[in-house]
Amino acid sequence: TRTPVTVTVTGAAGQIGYALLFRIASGQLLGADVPVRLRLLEIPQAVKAAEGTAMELDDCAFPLVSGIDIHDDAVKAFEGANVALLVGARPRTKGMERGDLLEANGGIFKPQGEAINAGAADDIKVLVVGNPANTNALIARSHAPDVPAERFTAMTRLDHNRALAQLSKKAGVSVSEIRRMTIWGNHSATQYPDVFHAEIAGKNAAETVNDQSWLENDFIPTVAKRGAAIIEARGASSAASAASAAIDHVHTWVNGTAEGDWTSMAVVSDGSYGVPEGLISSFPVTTKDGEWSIVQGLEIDAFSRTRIDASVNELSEERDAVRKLGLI
Ligand code: NAX
Repeated sequence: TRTPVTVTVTGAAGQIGYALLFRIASGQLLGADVPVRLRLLEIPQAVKAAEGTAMELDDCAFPLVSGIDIHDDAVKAFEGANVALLVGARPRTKGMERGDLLEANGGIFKPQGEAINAGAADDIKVLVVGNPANTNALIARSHAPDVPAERFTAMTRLDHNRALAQLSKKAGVSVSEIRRMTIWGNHSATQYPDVFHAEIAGKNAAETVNDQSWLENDFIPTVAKRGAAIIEARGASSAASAASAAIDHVHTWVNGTAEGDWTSMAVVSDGSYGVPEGLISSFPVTTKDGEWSIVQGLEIDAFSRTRIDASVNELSEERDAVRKLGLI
């Protein structure tokens, strides 16, 4: 029998946590033959709710679950963690300035970065879901100097999946026929979903659709503002789809991208495509043997360049702001 993989989930009592934990426990994160040990991190006020979720996890009698621990202490929660899903974050509330938001999240992601540095397993892989995800990942990473920078990633897979869904509807094809979708930049309204390198049934997607007005006035804003549209329709923010994307992100990272395809992940920039080194920005990436690499050599036309630069500039501003606040 295999040794269990320790998976730490923060914000475990939240709505994404509720959608995520059952899928991890059923084997969808790491595989149907991989036992998991769950560590749930919550703030003290939400520990009781997390215990309720853990009771339900017990009641599923998942054969792969080898234990569930609940913590309100980050150091204990990340001890021995192989995979960390940082979902809990401080949401923006009415009247909150960006500086306040970044500062409040610094108070969460700095100690969590330190705790990961102190006690996580050598092969730790971190996915930040909690917003502002890219910059929260940057904060956590800068407080984990002993962990290789490439182990800190942020989630743009939900945006990627949203883009696949929109393109599949427009082209009247199944999502399984679409490859090489890319989300560039920040997980925010400035993100750039790029179909110029995507393929539908092996043919260039932009040429197949051949509708620049749809691309600019429908596709890009629909993908970028989908979160708000879900809130409007559902009365609550995306939860099951966000959890599903988190599962996809880690599953792809661990198990690899399919031959000829790639995915989108926000990862530390090495300067590729003019993205300043050190920013955690979304790129087209392939994965193999548990490691990602940025797809190289794509041609970026003027339209795409402007869009990528706008989103990357926002990331630079966020980095400058957290630097000024002493958070990195
Ligand atoms: P909820 O408010 O339902 O849950 C968040 C949970 O985090 C709460 O239970 C809270 O007690 C907990 N928490 C707060 N501070 C914590 C800390 N220091 N340690 C541990 N737990 C802590 O939010 P939910 O809908 O689950 O969303 C979670 C985060 O995901 C939000 O920041 C949200 O903005 C972000 N999202 C990111 C997405 C992405 O694509 N990257 C998409 C979905 C989602 O909007």
